[in-house]
Amino acid sequence: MQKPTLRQHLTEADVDRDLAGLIDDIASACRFIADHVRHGAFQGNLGAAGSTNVQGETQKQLDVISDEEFAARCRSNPRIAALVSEEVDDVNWLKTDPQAGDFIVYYDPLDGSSNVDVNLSVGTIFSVVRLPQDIEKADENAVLIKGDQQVCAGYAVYGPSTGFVLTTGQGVHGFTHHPGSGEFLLTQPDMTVPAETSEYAINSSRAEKWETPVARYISDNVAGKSGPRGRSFNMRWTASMVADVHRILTRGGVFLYPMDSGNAASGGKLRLMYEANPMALIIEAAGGAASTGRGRILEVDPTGHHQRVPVILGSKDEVAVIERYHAEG
Ligand code: AHM
Ligand code: MG
Repeated sequence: MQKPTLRQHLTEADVDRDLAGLIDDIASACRFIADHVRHGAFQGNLGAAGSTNVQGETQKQLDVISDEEFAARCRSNPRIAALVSEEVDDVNWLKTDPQAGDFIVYYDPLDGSSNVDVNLSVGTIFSVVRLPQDIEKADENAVLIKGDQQVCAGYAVYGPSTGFVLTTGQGVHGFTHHPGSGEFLLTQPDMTVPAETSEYAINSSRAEKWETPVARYISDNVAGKSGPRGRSFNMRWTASMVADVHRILTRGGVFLYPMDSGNAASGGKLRLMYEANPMALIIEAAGGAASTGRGRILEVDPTGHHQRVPVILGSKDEVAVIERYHAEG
């Protein structure tokens, strides 16, 4: 039987029409970004753009192209009040007189872009909230809305196939781009994260900078059967959050990008509004957990639209173990 398309799925799931239209625009942006990524080598678009973004990171040409593509696909949507991109310093207000209920879309157009040159998976992450009733002014503070207010979050992963994973709060559903029809087809309905795992993901080259709880957790895992955890662990790190999260949604695991002495001054490495919050919503909707180590990511009060936070997410019981290490200090 033919698998449902993304549009059919949104209709069947009774997703609000404006939100369904917005998801459709975002999916269309991801199709175009996938195409840019695939043709990067032919179009001379691999490599650095010669610029830095607001976070002081060197931009890849494809970071810039993906950001422009995403904004171009969303710009004509009459319900989007503002776009907040990893690659753009200021909030991009599309409406001068936004109304309560209009959407704010936060996005990382090409996450893990350092992997593009070496032909590994990269992705696009997005998060959607609605402007609240009490919006006073369309300024930077108006977009500082807590993660638990997200109405939708998702990501596209550009790997061996292009995947599109989505939650509107009720379950997590995975689609695969079908090159013949150009449609995203529902291939992984109701994705869930198993509660237990023996697989973790962390950039261990930062070990000398870790805080005690993280250092203890990893060394206890590495000790294997004879150590305090009493079992062997496997480790995977792709340096593309989308790919690591996609693996966790597929077979379980836990992902850590903790605060350490190298990133503490910025609050962590990953960005709250367009990396941590959307992935936290997805992982929780799939039955997993998402924490800073000291509390739920979705309850962090945002103080800036490019704010960074520690991120620990994945299998629920394992996240609880890591929180326990943090509580013990
Ligand atoms: P980016 O948005 O600039 O690509 O940075 C985020 C990426 C994540 O995808 C990934 O988990 C992490 O940075 C990798 O960091 P590191 O290079 O320290 O391993
Ligand atoms: Mg990113």
